[in-house]
Amino acid sequence: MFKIDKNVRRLSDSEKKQYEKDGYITGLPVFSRESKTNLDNLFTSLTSKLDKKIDINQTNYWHKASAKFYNLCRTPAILDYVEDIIGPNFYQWGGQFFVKEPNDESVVPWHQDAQYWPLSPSKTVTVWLAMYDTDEANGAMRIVKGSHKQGIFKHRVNSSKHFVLDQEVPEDKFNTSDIVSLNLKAGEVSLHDDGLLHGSLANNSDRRRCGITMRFAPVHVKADLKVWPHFETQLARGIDNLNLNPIAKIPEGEATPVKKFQYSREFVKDW
Ligand SMILES: O=C(O)CCC(=O)C(=O)O
Repeated sequence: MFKIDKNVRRLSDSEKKQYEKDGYITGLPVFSRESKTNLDNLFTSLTSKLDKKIDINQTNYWHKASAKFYNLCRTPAILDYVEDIIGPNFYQWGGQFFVKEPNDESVVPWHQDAQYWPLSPSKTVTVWLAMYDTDEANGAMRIVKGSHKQGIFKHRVNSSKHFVLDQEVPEDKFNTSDIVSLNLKAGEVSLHDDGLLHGSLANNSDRRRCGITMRFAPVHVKADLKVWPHFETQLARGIDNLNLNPIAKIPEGEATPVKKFQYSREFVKDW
């Protein structure tokens, strides 16, 4: 069982203001130190079923595939933090792993999520849950403070084999003194705005680095299904009386993604 950290709380007014101004909050407690082993076990049990030919960083919809993953995303402390930022009525639309194994050279280039996502308005909050202790040495996520206030940056294509995404914003296009490394203990989370520039460097350590990202948006956010036909929502809190998007079924057991984007009906319980 995952034990909740005793320091879990609601966000203060000054933290909400800081999120609005800087585009992120970090170091929020969720799971206690004793849950470290449970997080590791969860990672191992879910990812061991993945076909070896599939890159885990290219599978985006684990919350539709796995009941264990889905339930983790419904942890009340996580939803409380999200509610404090985007209000009482919101859904989850994405859930994935960002993994760097020891001495993994993969790099997430600087990017803004909103420029990849056909969602309007841009209001998604990403929760990044540290499955392991994460710092500069093992490739913690880095963000550019306040960059969500600077509009959409021009992204250029870069097909470097180490890049997890193929578009990047070069470092000479923003103020590098605003870079902050989001170092987290296993079981802590950060939250970031979908307009915030972020990325991560290689893992130069002998420790695994993995974050689970959970994407939550208020119910008035609508997806362009012509661009993302597989987009589906699972109400996470409150009510959705707008019904702007298709609804995903809740996973009843464990299935494993086989590609980047899949419909919930494609996931059939297999263990
Ligand atoms: O974990 C990382 O390094 C990047 C995560 C990311 O790009 C995201 O949450 O959108």
